[in-house]
Amino acid sequence: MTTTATAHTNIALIKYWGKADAIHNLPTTSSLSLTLDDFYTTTTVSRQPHQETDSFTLNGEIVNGQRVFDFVTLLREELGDFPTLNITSTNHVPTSAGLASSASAFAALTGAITREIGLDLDTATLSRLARRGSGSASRSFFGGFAIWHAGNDHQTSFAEHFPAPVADIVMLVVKVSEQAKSMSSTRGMQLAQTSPHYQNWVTTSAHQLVDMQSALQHNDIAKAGEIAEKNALAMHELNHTATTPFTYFTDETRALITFVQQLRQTGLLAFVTIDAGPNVKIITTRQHLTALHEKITQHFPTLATQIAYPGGGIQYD
Ligand code: 2P0
Repeated sequence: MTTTATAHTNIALIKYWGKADAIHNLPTTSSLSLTLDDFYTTTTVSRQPHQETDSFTLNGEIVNGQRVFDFVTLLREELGDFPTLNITSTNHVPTSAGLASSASAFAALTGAITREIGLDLDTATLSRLARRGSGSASRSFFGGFAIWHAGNDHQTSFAEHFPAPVADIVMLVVKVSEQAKSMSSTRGMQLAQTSPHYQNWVTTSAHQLVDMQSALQHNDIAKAGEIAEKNALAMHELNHTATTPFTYFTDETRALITFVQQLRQTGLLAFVTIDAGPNVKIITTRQHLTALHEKITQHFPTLATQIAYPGGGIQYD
């Protein structure tokens, strides 16, 4: 009567930044991500038929996880009623990394609950369900690269593994701030969609996705990095040009972007990607990692760094 699932977080190389349908969490664009090894959530679920309400314990503390409870309610609607659950979740994200965990959290939760209630669902079905909890969670069931097809309804919007070599690609995570993000992703996306550049971003993203797939299949990390950086900076430009402009960047974020772009002039393979917060993830290769790491720590001695290698798919104990 207990199931444990572990899912890893993912970083998008082609971003999800806007909803076509907020109720069903359908995105305006398809997205493509890399799953990371050192950053994951482990969730244990047990059925408690005699208990009145579901409970949620996060990192050892009982918390009122309204977003989790709402998601469990949604699963009961989608899958049919099931007994009351105790849910215990631990985020294994190095404290120095400052990475968000909703992707790994909702993927692990979806895997653990569905197994615990006796279902053995394929990953596409798990991906569709997890998408309802948090969009990026749809991509966290797969090792290496994952592609989330935007689709146009619940059935057609899901992620799957994207086969491409993962032996060379590495991310160097540079932590700029520990502060909770000023603007939730959900709200940030809503505002971004008011930018006059939004439609153009959607169109450009579709071309970038095709080019990204080709670059990754050819193990061309320099090309993949170049596309990922353009895609990420354009996503943030939407925020900067929303009708109510906002930014996730700090001065250090901007300084890191400029520094990485300068490092490229010296022959290093390094490209930035940035999500809904100030931290910078630098896309590089194992070959360039040591030199890049040295330059970053020399130039930004107060900032913590973490090396992130490609990770695996969801696992059950
Ligand atoms: C991504 N992000 O593709 C993008 C890039 C952040 C920046 O997906 O509203 O927590 O729960 O579906 O998945 C973060 O947003 O948003 C995210 P909801 P989610 O990774």
